[in-house]
Amino acid sequence: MLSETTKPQSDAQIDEALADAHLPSLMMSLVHLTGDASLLSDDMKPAYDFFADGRLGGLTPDKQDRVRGLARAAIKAYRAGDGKLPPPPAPKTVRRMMDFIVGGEVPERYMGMMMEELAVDGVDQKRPHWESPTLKSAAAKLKVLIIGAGMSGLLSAIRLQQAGVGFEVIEKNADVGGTWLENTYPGCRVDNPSHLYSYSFEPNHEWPMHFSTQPVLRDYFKGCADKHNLRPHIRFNTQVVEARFDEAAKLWRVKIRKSDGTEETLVANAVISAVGQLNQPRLPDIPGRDSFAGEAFHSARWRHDVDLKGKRVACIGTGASAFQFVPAIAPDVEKLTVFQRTPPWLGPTPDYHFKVTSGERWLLEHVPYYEKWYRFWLFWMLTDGLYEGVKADPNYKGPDNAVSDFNAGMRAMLIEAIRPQTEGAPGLLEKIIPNYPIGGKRSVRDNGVWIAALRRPNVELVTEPIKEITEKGIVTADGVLHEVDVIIYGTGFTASDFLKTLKVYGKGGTELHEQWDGDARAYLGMTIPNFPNLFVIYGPNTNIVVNGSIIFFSECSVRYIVGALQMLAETGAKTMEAKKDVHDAFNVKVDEANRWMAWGAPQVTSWYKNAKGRVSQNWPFPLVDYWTATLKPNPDDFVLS
Ligand code: N01
Repeated sequence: MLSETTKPQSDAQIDEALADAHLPSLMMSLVHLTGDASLLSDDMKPAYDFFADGRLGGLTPDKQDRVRGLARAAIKAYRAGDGKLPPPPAPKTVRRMMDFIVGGEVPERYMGMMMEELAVDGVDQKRPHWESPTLKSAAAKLKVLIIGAGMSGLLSAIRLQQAGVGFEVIEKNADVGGTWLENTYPGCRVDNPSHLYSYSFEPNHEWPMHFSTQPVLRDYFKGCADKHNLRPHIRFNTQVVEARFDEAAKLWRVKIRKSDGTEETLVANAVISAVGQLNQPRLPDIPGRDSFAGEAFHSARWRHDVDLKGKRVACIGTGASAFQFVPAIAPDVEKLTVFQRTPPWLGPTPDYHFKVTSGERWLLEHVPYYEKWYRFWLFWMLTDGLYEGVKADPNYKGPDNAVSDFNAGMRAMLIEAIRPQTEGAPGLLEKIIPNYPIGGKRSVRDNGVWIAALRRPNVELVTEPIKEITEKGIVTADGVLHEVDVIIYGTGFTASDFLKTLKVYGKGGTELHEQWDGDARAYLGMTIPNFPNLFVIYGPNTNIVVNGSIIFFSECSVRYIVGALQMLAETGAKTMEAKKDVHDAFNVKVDEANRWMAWGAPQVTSWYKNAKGRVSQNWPFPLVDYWTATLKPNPDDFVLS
């Protein structure tokens, strides 16, 4: 039966929705609606151009009309037929549909990951099923402590709840949401498309924008916490200060501190750290920083009580955060001086601030399988498409602002795409084009607002290095004092100090940070020798620069962690500890691969490299390799006891 909300609309309303359709996804829906795959012909196959509107799939206007016409008829017939669909396409046809929608060929080794992501049968394959009596009874005895109620912590809680495993979440803030709760700076929004940046099992057809703003994302995560009834399992306003492994009891003893200062020790079989990488603000070591007489704050601790209207404001840094708040505050301030040490690469994204039209929402909600294929398409386009372009070629002989001929070609193309925005502003292009290779740092989404902000008469872009901060403002190396009333630090986070806010003692009393000695490493980013039953999400070498969404990474990690607990339950072992040789061999491979990525190139400096110069943040392999490696833990990789 069609539901109330799918009541037939007028032809005109359907036409209006189809005008906004993502045509490649619509063609996939057509196959589901009609059972006819003859549309998947070579002459109708989408072709994508990096700079063109992907919604049209490169189809000529008459082909676009054809698709819309077929869809109009099929949708009407479907609705007239009371919502009945023909039998689902055979697996072979689904395979063809995948190749068709991506306008190429999905390689065989991606098939498992992509089939799971598409979930055409509606099955959430990452959901744990602890149904045997052995597992049920083991689950009832287990207790897992999760640190953090952000995206990864909530996800861990949902999966453990589905497995029937006991858990408790400790959260320092007063609410859930993590980074999406804490970052409230003006203009804050996600840089991955929202229809992809969401849990695979919690799609949202109601995203108001293609790239959601912070309050919308915060509310999405709050909604997920409520829907899964997680709040009773979360202790808010509580900080984990220490986790200590009790070798005799094979348990973790975790000291927590509540907001009133009282402490308590909790006991758990396993600890999951979901504290994130990007939430401890990094204030730069600029001489005289504390002498500034005006207000100063970090972007992630935005001072909404400081009125910027009519003030002279300095922004230090031009990373992803500044890129968002500079255009948002520029119209309000008297003068904005932006201090740039290194410019970011700008990736053309015309729809970055676009609303999702009511037509698009209608299609997502009502046209069978449209939403699934749209997400699939977004996923594929962000998967490993750019990966080869940021791989270094050892035989490359060109300038060190690129790492391969292909990378140099991308550079030239991108400069030409940016150039028109700087016409009539002498010297601006030279200032904002990075001298490091594309992929050296995460690029930012460009829809023109950044350069437009820099070109405002009340905005100045300063590229002269900062020498010091004084009572009155910022002095650059050329001796100029830039007098300001407020300094905003868009200077990023202490990302390579993993688990910085707590002490973790493993076997023999080894402290985690002492073992790491400033160079955090883990096996698959999650497990560490000497620290049995400690699991880290978004741990060392699991950040991504050009491929995928971090939610996807967390979903893979959490499946692996729940699989690890299942392995303990099935073997009867109480603990599992990564074998040192397995951990070390994995890290050798990671380091070797990172060396040959743009972000690992010797001429690139960034927060991806720790103080020892090692890339401790990034996953250097294709996305599919993480998916494959985390399907299930291999008992041979661990000491079980
Ligand atoms: O921080 P950053 P961010 N003097 O480290 C500069 C995520 N994120 O908060 O490159 C002068 O990127 C520094 O210069 P340099 C995302 O993963 C996502 O912007 O070191 N400048 C750089 O320009 C992102 O990658 C979104 O030379 C100094 C800036 O400060 C990560 O968070 C939005 C300096 C720091 O940039 C971090 O982004 C926001 C000094 N002494 C953030 N020290 C989304 O859209 C540092 N800088 C999802």
